[in-house]
Amino acid sequence: MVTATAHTNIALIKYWGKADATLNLPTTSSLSLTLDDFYTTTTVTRADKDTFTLNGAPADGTRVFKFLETLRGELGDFGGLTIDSVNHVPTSAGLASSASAFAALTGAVTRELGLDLDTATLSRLARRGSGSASRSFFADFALWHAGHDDASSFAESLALPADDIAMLVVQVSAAQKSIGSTLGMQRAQTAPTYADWVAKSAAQLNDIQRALADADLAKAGEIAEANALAMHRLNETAREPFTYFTDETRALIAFVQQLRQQGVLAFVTIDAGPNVKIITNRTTVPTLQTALKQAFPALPVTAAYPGGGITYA
Ligand code: 2P0
Repeated sequence: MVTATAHTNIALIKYWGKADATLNLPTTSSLSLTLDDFYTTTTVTRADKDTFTLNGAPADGTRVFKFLETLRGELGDFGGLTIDSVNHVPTSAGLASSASAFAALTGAVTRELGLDLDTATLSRLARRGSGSASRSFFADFALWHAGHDDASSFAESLALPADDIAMLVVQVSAAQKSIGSTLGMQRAQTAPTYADWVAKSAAQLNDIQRALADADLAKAGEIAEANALAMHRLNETAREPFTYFTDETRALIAFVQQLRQQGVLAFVTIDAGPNVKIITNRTTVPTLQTALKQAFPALPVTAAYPGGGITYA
């Protein structure tokens, strides 16, 4: 029996489109920050057949079982497995967890099989379960190289200073059911400016690494915000347009931009849902918490900091 714990990650330069949907090869390289408070713990035990529980109760294992088949294809048949997964996410955070889930699952299964794989190999395998999972093996910052085939598409740790960055997760309630990431990116790729977004992303990836290396969070935040907002404009201009934003999402974006004009270090990034993540530094966290409480008293806010890499028990 092996238990693995992997943290979730939030992309500062987004993965939003596939070059190969079967292998989960992305159209862009992406860069993420691993978060401390949000993680998945998964225990794998040998069994007669595959079963899956989530937070202690039987759950829909369709995606998990499909991924186990992928792993059998890569590693050889290994019989049935009992998968017990627990998501540790502050109840108020409302974050998706496929990144931490598929990273923890990949780590636990391969260890249970007696394999001691390097993180690049683990990352390549987890990518097949969920693209963003490729980035959830590493502490602090990770870079997922888009690559051009299965062997070349994996993430690695980036040695960049992470002691000052912080992220506030503001939970916005979604009025309607969200469009899943896989479908969302498929649609986004039909936007007339999709190729421009891809080209720009490569430049932003270089620039943000330089900014982070210089511990210039104002510059890094500016680049991350531009990358994320452009990703959401793709959704709105797709052949079948859609948006993850609610009125509150838009109000929060405007609020953060206004605070910035007053000299507060704050930038937004937003994923496949209405929640707003605010990129800032540690000393600005209390200021932002107070301002958010005043302007958006009903919205739960969680402060998150850089998290660690995968661990086993
Ligand atoms: C990211 N997201 O880079 C982007 C930004 C959401 C918005 O990766 O289809 O669940 O399983 O590979 O990894 C969420 O997409 O999608 C995601 P699949 P995944 O974090």
